[in-house]
Amino acid sequence: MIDDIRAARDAALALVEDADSLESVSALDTQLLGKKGQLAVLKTQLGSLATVDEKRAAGQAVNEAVQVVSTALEHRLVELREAAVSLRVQAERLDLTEYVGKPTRGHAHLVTQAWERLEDVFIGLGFQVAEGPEVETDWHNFEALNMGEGHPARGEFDTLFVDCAPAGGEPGRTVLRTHTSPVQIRTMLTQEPPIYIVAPGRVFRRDTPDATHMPVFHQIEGLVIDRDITMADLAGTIEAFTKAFFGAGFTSRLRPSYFPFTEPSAEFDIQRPDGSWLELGGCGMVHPNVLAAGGLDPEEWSGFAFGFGIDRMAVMRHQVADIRDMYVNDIRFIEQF
Ligand code: FA5
Repeated sequence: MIDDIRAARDAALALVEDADSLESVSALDTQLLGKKGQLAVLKTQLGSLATVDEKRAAGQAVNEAVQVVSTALEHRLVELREAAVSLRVQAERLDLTEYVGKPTRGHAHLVTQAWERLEDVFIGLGFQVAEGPEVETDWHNFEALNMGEGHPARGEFDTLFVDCAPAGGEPGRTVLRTHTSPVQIRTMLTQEPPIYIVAPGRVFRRDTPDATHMPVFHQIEGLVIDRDITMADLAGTIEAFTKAFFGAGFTSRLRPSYFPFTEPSAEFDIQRPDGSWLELGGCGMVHPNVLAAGGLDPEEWSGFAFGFGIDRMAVMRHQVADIRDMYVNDIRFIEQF
């Protein structure tokens, strides 16, 4: 009997050893340790043994054999699971040394390129770079810019509201900034004039994406505060910028317009060498109410401000037909620039 038990155990262990899939291990579990398994059958024959000692020894041997087979099954299961995982890892491995094509260099995104060039050009004209928070108070984004509660111009900015308050902001009156103009206020409040700054940054509006609009886009703001600043200084700065950024063949013009935070206000356009005009952004002389909100005496200080869309400039410069193309991260598009 003991020999039969050992033989059954060894046969079972050999089968476990040979099992090569999780399914076969689970089938073996039933086959070897189930009621119809050989060890179970041998167990039922214990009663036929002659002596108590024989029964005890054989019973012990059967139990041990069951234990050994069951442990072997468990080990095999673990082994196979680990093998499956390492096979998958192997299959999903990226061998970066295998790349045989010519390696290509990455480059900054079109908007980043435009942003950095704009900073360079304005630094060259004597400006400093300033920044402000993207989550703004209603006061900085609207009120201090001469757009108090109920001002009709607020309707032009489809504003996204935020459910929390940054330092100094009231809950429920906190917005994702709709333009970079609040940086004008923050700069006036923290910096003594004369001020010559540009503030590039990300802005947000509830605009539906189309060929010329994104809900998240970029603007660059300019602010100059000094004594005796006039509209001529504004026009001269815009012209110097146009030539420095676009090239000597370009020129600019101002067209009367309206912004609550500047008076008088203008749109500025650039003329391309082919004679066509392109609208670039808004500008004007800083409104006395805005100077006052920035803590400056309008009798003593005057200034101009301008703001335009960086994304729109990038698409113009590279003749991209649809502004959305810049944000789908299609490598075939990005690689062209
Ligand atoms: C403003 O935001 C003013 N703060 C600009 C300004 C600053 C005027 C200082 C006077 C003095 P406006 O809403 O027109 O103005 O936006 C300025 C520029 O942002 C537009 O000319 C355009 O180039 C860009 N722009 C506006 N909306 C979008 C949009 N949804 N997607 C991409 N670019 C946009």
